[in-house]
Amino acid sequence: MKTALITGATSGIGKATATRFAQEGIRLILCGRREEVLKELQNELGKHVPVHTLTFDVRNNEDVTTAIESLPVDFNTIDILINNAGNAHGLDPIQNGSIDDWDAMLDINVKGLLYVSKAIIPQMTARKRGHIINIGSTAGKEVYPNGNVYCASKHAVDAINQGMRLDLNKHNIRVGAINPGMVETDFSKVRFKNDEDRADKVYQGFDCLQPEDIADIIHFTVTRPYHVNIADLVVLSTAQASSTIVNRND
Ligand code: NDP
Ligand code: 8X3
Repeated sequence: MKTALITGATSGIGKATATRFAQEGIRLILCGRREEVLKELQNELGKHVPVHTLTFDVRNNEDVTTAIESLPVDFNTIDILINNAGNAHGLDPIQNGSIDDWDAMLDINVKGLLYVSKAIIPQMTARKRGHIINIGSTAGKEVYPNGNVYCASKHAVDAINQGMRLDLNKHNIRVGAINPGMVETDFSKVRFKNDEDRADKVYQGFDCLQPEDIADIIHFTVTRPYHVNIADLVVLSTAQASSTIVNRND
């Protein structure tokens, strides 16, 4: 049985991926800050596969390292790393941007992804085997108005994904990114600081991607034969042509 560690497993894309992996018999290490949600998921998904939970904030490198070092023997060989934890914070023109929001996005989406990867890559290089999937975004492929620092953080994920693939090539490790367009999750609730009306509007008037759509693609990606690496994939809903061109029926 393969073992996957998923960051940001308490919500949205990470939670849907955890659920799909459990249904497909992949042992799970679920990570997030919300311990209660992790425990609920453990109870539910633990009916299908062994599940271990790790509670840490990806911004704290010491906590990340300690958590991963604490893994019990049944869980400490990680075959698949899903670097998914992340969010947008704010949607403001650069001149009005909040330093706290900028720090959050760069610390979580970029540095957090690096901290988790650094804690896990050595065991993969030692075994000459492993699969890393970085969750990027269309925001890592194009920049949209007011997206400035979020887009920068996802362009960084795009660069890190390419860099990892180059550097880990001689170690036989698969590295790839899945870059979704708009997916209906808590993403906009977080971005708009719990303004639910504003958040809901982002996904209204068109048939938006659901987190299960991305989980399906992630599952497809990890179940290809080992010589096949889905290196960089952009996924949009049919109604979305770019970050700003969405065919809404309102
Ligand atoms: P959600 O808000 O639903 O989920 C975000 C997840 O990240 C939560 O599980 C949260 O867990 C975790 N997380 C956030 N901050 C931290 C932190 N400091 N430390 C540890 N975990 C953290 O959003 P999505 O599912 O949509 O987002 C998942 C990924 O997908 C992100 O990287 C996002 O940028 C990307 N993405 C999303 C798109 C969308 O339209 N929804 C499109 C393209 C990419 P907890 O709160 O428990 O810590
Ligand atoms: C999330 C997609 O368009 O809100 O990464 O930036 S978008």
